[in-house]
Amino acid sequence: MENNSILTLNISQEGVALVQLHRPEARNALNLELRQKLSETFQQLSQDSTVRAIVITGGEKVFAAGADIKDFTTATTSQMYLRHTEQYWQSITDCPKPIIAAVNGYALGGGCELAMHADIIIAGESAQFGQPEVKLGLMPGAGGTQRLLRAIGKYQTMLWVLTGKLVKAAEAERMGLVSEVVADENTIAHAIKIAQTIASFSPIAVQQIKEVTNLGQDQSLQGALALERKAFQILFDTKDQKEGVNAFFEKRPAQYIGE
Ligand code: DAK
Repeated sequence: MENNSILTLNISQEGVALVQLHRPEARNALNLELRQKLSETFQQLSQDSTVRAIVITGGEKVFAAGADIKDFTTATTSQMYLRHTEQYWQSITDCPKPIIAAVNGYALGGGCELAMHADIIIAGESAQFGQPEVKLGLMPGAGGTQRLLRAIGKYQTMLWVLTGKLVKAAEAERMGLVSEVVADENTIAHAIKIAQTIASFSPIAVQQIKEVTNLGQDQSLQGALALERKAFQILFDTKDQKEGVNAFFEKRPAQYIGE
């Protein structure tokens, strides 16, 4: 376990990592330090073979109100370029383990983009999503136009990004951005439960499923189906696949070892 003031990390015995943002005074706004810590944490979790699933949350009240707007007051183009903050997001994108966002309260701008870096989004009833950058004379810069487009389609995306409207959890679920809506007090616990279920499966199968599903989104259907078929075949070379099938016939829980 490693803790510091603006981000905490707890790893359970079952291999579930809980990453929590903690800047309540700024609604968990993602300043440079927080983004750096998030990036380092995801690099660490990617490499830690005991970690099988990750939950990211902002806690009970707010997920994240976006990038820290204070960082934008005097920044010039070259300063923004030289910050190369895309590298911090990339370590989350590159994480091979399933990521579940547990969202209560606001997930706005970079906060909504952070949630969209996850593979599953669990929202509390109070959650509100939005890309309000246009109100600041800006636009989404960490995938807001593109990930939203792929999740909810062009006509909803345009409405969100051109008006900056906030969308409640239930509506976001209907559009396909949110996987499940639960009572606020259950959001984190429910996300952890899903992570525990995933962590109980073969990590090789789980990571292949994540990789193929994400890669397939941007391929032709034929290419993506071939990718899926090859990954499916590769799993037959794992001890976990034999264990899973044998356990089924022996009517016992499978013991996956990640080999
Ligand atoms: N940044 C900095 N401080 C923030 C903040 C933010 N995003 N959001 C809230 N705060 C601060 C407020 O200034 C206030 O501070 P004090 O006045 O107490 O000192 C405190 O948090 C509480 O905020 P409120 O008083 O406003 O609290 P409310 O509950 O009434 O409202 C709110 C909460 C989240 C609805 C509201 O604060 C709000 O609208 N916040 C701004 C939301 C927003 O516009 N977000 C988009 C930011 S732009 C990039 C990649 C990504 C991005 C940029 C670059 N690159 C790859 C280069 C992303 C950009 C963005 O996200």
